[in-house]
Amino acid sequence: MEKMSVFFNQKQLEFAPKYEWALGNRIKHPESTKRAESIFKALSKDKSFNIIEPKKIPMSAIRDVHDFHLWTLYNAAEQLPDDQEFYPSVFLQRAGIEPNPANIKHAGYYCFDSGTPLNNKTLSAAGWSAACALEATKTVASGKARVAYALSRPPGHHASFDTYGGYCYFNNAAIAARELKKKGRVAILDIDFHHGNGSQEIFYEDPDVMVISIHGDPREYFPYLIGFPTETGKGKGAGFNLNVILPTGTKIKAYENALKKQVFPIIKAYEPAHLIVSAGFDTYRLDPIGRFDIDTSEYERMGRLINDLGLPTVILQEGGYHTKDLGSNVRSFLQGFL
Ligand code: SP5
Ligand code: ZN
Repeated sequence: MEKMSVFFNQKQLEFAPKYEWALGNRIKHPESTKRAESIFKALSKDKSFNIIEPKKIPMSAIRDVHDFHLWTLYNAAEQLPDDQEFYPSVFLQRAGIEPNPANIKHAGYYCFDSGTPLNNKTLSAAGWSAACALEATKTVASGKARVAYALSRPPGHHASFDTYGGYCYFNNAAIAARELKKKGRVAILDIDFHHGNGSQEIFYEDPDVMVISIHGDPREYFPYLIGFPTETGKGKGAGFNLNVILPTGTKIKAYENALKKQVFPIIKAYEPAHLIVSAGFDTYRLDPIGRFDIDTSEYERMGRLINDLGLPTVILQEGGYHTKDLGSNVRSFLQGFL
């Protein structure tokens, strides 16, 4: 039996955000270390998976996708005392002077929400998360395996060229796509409950990376103001971005229909050489943040449907906040690819 490679580095667990501001309320941070621990536990006790530790933070791959200012800013956060968590006082103030990312007080130039704190472990964890994504990508790009999974945490799909937010600091899917672009067209399929605004923005004018996101209505759910079907790409990238909104309470049947009728025909017509799946499990029926109605066993079916596209596929962890069941949900999904 061939095992699926899973990439994870224990250093990702040193970053433990404490709280976020959700619509004005201070809540326990949903993106806790328990998420990765739940996934790690579920996969390590299953012989179908082989867990591999990436050895190097891929600074140049991160630089290929992001403004280096983000790195500099997270680096400045390494000077914060151990117990301090930093939230900017202003957001995306872009009309004034050039920011100095070495001054953490300027973080508001880059930050777009009140849920994504900086502390002295942010850079390391986000760096290792990106490392997982890149190693999984290289495993697939080299032909060593057709499918690989990155336990990339913190997640990535909300981070754009020079912005962070939505618990995301570096865009892991974009880092994977940049690498895979060397070998032909790439499709990113984002099945997190939330719109993958960062991935959309990074490739909005790029015809060589198609970005498809299926998500809850952004009028009601994060990231609120972006992720509509009218956003279809721009310039050379026109026609290569697809947003599919599904109603609150969506169940597997309707989800499957959207995949089969709206998404798969577009992917097939595009004929990508590689597929990246931004896999969020906040579509789970008990998720504290997402509002779809998918059950654990149904993720296997979803995985199998995507696997049946027959493409070399890199699966990246994004959201999913029911920490107890997250591991089972991820395992179920990955089993669909075995
Ligand atoms: C990667 C990812 O899934 N990011 C999601 C960011 C969502 N941030 C907004 C969360 C709003 C939380 N609402 C709290 C409800 C508590 N019951
Ligand atoms: Zn999400």
